Amino acid sequence: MNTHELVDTARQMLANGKGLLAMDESTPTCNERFAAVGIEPTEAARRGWRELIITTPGLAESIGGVILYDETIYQRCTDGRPFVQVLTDAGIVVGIKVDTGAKALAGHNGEKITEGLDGLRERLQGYAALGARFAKWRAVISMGAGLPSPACITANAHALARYAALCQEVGLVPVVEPEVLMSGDHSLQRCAEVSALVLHEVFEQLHVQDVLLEGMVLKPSMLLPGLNCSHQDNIDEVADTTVTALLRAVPAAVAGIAFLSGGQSAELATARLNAMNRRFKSRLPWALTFSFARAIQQAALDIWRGEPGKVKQAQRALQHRATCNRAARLGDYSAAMENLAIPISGV
Ligand code: 5MM
Repeated sequence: MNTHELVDTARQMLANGKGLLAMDESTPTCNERFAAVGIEPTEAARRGWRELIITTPGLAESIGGVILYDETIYQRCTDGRPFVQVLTDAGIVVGIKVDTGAKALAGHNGEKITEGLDGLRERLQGYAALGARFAKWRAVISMGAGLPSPACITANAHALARYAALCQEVGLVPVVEPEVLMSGDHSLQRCAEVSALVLHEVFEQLHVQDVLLEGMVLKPSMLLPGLNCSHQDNIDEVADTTVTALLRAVPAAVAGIAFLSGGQSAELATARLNAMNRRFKSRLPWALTFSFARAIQQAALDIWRGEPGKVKQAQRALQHRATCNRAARLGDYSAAMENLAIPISGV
């Protein structure tokens, strides 16, 4: 393991107030998002959408790393340049999702275990040879009556740690993503209890597997009341609960924390991240930033809908969300930013 290289890569991914852009939707998930806005589920449409994203002018001002999917890492722009080259030339670190999906956990109805460890070393070596410098693995934790079970938490934390150790052996920075789902009617307090259990188990397993904390990034969900909870806590309460839990459970040595958005509205995800950075600025031992997919992409996808004439307008929307999130990562975002037209050079 080259520890210097891992630490440098992790720093570069999150440097200068930047965050990560997740565009690693598997083909079924990408097709699902396309279907919702009337786009054909073809390889050509997925390639076109991903080209639109990575060629957005000014993307590298807010985005330090992009997470690709297996299909995407081999794709090229219309002018023939490989996606990996376009990103690398822009100074954006290339990442790749390497889990093979969350499957039913045997004997535990309603719970999932993320698979993909078999043959992972060789797959990681292949992605590194293609130019990837970090990887991502998502574990899914559901809340509900009697959920999550200790079995689900332990199995997923163990898999995350084994994945992370393999990444570091190959020289890739692992992004460790234990997602506690928003679905359900649980309170913010209950989410805090469950998130604490999950985070403590994840870091216990990472310790057991000798994972270098300075060479990894945590990608957690924000701590939120369930979507169906009758009481929806305000932005500052969410920010305080989330950061307090992270300060208690995440070692200071970790390079950074980059949240998933999990289905929150784009503006709310930005406002909550901003509140965390604004309220805890001087007390955070790690970079606290974003690794959003939907909360960066959705507005642009709603505009594009597969129409070539809408590419520039969609890129403007994407750049706007990326800019707002960079401001939130610095604690400088305000709702007034949503009304600012963001000019794109050459548009
Ligand atoms: C939770 O999902 C991750 C973050 O996305 P959001 O910000 O939209 O919540 C995301 O990176 C996710 O892992 C990918 O979209 C891949 O998901 P699938 O379901 O295709 O594996």
